[in-house]
Amino acid sequence: MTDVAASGWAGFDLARPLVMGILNATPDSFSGGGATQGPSALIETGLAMRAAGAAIIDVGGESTRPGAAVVPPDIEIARIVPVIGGLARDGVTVSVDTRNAATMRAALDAGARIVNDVSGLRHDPAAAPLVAAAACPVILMHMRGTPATMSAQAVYNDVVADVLAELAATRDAALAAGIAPAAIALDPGFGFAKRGAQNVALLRALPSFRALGHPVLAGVSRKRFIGELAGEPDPARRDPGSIAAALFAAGRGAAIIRVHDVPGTVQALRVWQALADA
Ligand code: PMM
Repeated sequence: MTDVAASGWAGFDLARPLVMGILNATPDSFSGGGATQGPSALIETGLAMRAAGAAIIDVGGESTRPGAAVVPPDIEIARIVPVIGGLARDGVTVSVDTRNAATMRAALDAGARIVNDVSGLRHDPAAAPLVAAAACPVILMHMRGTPATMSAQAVYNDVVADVLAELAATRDAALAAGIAPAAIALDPGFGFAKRGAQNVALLRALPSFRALGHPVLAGVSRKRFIGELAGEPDPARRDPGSIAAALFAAGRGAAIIRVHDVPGTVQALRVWQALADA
């Protein structure tokens, strides 16, 4: 099995968990964000995240919250390309959060280095061949259905075994399309066709995901199950609970933590790491 810590991913050595900062260029992300910000304000926000210690900035132009409106690729591209271009010109490592091959192409051309697809390259048949040809790092997330239909599909025999098997099949399809094993990171997809306790079970099972042989990304920031555990209905007030979950994920082997609150998470991880190193 690949030693992901030793072999690294996307040019990072993964000896310490990486923080990925979320930059949503959407008017309707569930957790707030880019609604009123134009490209230059979004670029400033992304640069501030990098300065605070984010290794990767994840730029998305389509909200994937349950029931969110589908965004055509041309609108998605218009939202994100100026932001990605501005960040890339400043040397920021950018991932593009999209399910659409045309958007992946435009984002990579604008300087994005990583593709992050919540559908695991299953939504758009042109996506896997494009990523294989680009030979770029890719994050394959588990979900069922689409953001519009996923809530009804959170029915599992054994959530950990089922998600592991489905994500392994998604990974195998990516390999069959010619994507290199070392390019792939995996994500259980917290909140995507999962209800409260199912997310907790998956978080506890992160070592089993790591055992698939790829770096694991955990995206728990401000999600509904954090709100349920914390008793906090307002997503914008869930950063303390999100940080607790981020540290737990790091302790269970997550290599990349996707967050809204970059400064808070980076500080918490630094202290956690210093204590763990002792
Ligand atoms: N969650 C959201 C969007 N993109 N990508 C990955 N890889 N993992 C996630 O958990 C994930 C994602 C939805 O959250 P947001 O609206 O706050 O971005």
